[in-house]
Amino acid sequence: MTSTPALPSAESFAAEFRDQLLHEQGVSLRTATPTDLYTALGRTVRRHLVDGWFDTLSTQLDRRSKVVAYLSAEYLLGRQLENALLATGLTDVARDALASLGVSFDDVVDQEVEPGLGNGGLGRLAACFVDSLATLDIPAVGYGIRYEYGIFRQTFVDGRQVEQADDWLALGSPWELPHPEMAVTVGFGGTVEGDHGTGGPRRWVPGWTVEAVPYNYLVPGYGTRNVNTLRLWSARATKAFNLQTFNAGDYEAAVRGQTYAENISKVLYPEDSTPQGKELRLQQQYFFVAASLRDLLDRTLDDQDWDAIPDRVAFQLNDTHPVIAIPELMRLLVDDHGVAWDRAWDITRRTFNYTCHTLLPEALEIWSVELLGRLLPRHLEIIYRINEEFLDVLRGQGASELQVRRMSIIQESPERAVRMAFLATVGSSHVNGVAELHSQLLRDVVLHDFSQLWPERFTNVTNGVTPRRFLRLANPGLSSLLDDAVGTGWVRDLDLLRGLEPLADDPSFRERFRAVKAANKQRLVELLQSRDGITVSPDAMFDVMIKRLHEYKRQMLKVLHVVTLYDRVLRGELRAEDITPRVVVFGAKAAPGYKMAKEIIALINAVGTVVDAAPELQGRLRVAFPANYNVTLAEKLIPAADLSEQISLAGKEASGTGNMKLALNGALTIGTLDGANVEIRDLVGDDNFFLFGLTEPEAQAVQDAGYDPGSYYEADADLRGAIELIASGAFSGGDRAVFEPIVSDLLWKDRFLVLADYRAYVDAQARVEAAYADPDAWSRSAILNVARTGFFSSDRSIRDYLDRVWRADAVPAEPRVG
Ligand code: NBG
Repeated sequence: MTSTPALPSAESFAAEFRDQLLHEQGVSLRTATPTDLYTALGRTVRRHLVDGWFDTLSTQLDRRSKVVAYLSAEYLLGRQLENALLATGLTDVARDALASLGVSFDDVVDQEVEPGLGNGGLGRLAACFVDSLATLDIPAVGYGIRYEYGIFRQTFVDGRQVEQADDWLALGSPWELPHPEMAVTVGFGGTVEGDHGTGGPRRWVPGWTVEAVPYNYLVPGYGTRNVNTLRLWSARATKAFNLQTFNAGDYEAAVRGQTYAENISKVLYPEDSTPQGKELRLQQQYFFVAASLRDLLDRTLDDQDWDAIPDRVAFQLNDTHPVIAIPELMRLLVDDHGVAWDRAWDITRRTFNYTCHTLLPEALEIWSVELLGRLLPRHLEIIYRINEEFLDVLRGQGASELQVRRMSIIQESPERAVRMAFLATVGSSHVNGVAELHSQLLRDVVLHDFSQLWPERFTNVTNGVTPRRFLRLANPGLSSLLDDAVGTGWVRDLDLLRGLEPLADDPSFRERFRAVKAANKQRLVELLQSRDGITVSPDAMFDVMIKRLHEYKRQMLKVLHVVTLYDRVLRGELRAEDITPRVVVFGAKAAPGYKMAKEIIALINAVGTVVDAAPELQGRLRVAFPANYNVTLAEKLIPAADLSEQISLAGKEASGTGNMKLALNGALTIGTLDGANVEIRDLVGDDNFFLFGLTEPEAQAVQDAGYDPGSYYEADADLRGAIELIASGAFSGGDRAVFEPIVSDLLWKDRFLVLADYRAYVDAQARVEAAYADPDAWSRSAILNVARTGFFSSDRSIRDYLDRVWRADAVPAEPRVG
């Protein structure tokens, strides 16, 4: 940790701010729009990061430090301004400075449109990781794509999801530093020339090219001078447009090529957990990977000492999206630099590492040979050769033909295609899953053959979340309570939260803790009112399920619980007064093409409308589904939650990170033994966690025995009642057809065992109610959740990667002399 420079006074900061507004943006304070003010504040803060950034870069260059290059197609960053203020220590200064100019700081902060350059957990994890890498002084670059349109904006029309383009750059972004002069050319298509089959160099003559323009984003560490780089690439046409065609009057044709090229970084694929097999997506992947490899090698290997690459760079492949980097590095070494094949392969394999983020077989990316060969003909050749050599080794070890086919990087049917997860595994020195259970299932199931062959390659790194954004910034009330209780060091060393444990038994501390939660709930109540026109009471239990909408995550199970409560009250089996007042909060986007997920959204909204209108349930049960769940909203929902819903079918959620954020903010989890829930429960203790449901082996056994959801339906009156009510049209104005697809899916298919886990879930909810009735015991458990989840800091995840995978050292920036 190095000392940070003295802070400016509010007066001098106000002068910098005015100077920025006037002389850089050309706007006076009198006429400035809210966006002008936001831009000016962002730029003013950014100036305070730049010196640290240069010092970081020059220290690393001088030392020839090993660099971690994180390759990720997604970074779900969230808003930047407050995080930059936190890192620079300028929050209070800026607040005072703006006040002295008669400007409301909070209004300015609220202008920021978050860069939604990711879908969900995978992209948010990448954002937490770049934050931790900077905080730990690790030389690192995050590489990705500067999508012009991020994840769609979700609206509801008649309760159904409607997507709108996320035009996040419409009013500019004060955070990016574009460098068109540093553009890199990336090729596609064309032909390959030279000797074939020798493993020697060949010449790829691309059919067309596009320019990759880097945009730098500064990534400040917390409590350090170090500032790292996030470099996002934007596509620009090589030739702007055809002037002859333009002059001849065919304006559309004149810009056609330009439009085609620039489409590459136009929009983020809004898919989560399923690969979208589109040509443009493969173009995006190769585009950012090729530019990043060139950039990093040019920067760190000025001496062209190829054998030193593994000691100078560690490439981390965030899922399979960047895996085309493996054949790309081979191509650069063999074709462009004349390195012999075997030597190039050894260098490549020692440089790459692969993180898998899924367990769903359908989510493992494959690219048809036809498409890959057309778009990247030389890469396909290289992949074939890698595969041939790999299969020879297998055969040499006496593998059966069946096993050879199972493990081949090339799948033969239903069509010839490249299995990217296999290519990643063959071409990497480490392969990791993202929670203990997930890594175990990768070894035992998904990549079983490979883990038998190379057991030493497989490891686990459990995910983590940054305490800066998700505790310090999101929960100021709890933060100051923690500062008082354990000192301020927890922001960089989250294990210090352990010091809170004894206070769980201190009634006055519990009182203060409850007051913080109550204030956070009040803050959320006001936000839901102003943002969404949703009215809820702050006195209820806040039961929160926030994550992408996916059948395996089982929002459906939560809906069935709500419908069951309603149905039992209607039938007179349950007195409304006996229900613990509860607000059930959902936040979820569905992939635009995922029909069943969108039906479930419609059902949640329909159930919400009916339940909210039911006079019997006033003040007892409420469903709140604010549209457009994103990082900004998450930062408000998480600190207000009492109950965290982590109810995926065991063996399907790789890790989860929302589960960590909620526990760390003092919500109790109701959950299955899935993903990182397992580790959360181990740490917080069984008494402070509501466990229910089938385990992974049990779920497997149920499936293997020929799962019959109908039998669960027949056997359980409550379940029958809930499903009947949905089927009857009670939530669709009497129209039975509306939710018929959901009902018949549940009764006949139910791929994710919702009905099998229903009874255990409803019973666990009854335990939740009983526990919530004792505020002291509940607060004690909540405090213990906070105290015992310091393990889930992304700083710890990064340290694990450093120990187990990257072997890079911290390099604190040295302030330059003069
Ligand atoms: C997601 C998993 C989550 C996990 C995040 C981050 C994908 C493909 N995977 O369980 O579903 O927490 O990755 O590792 O988005």
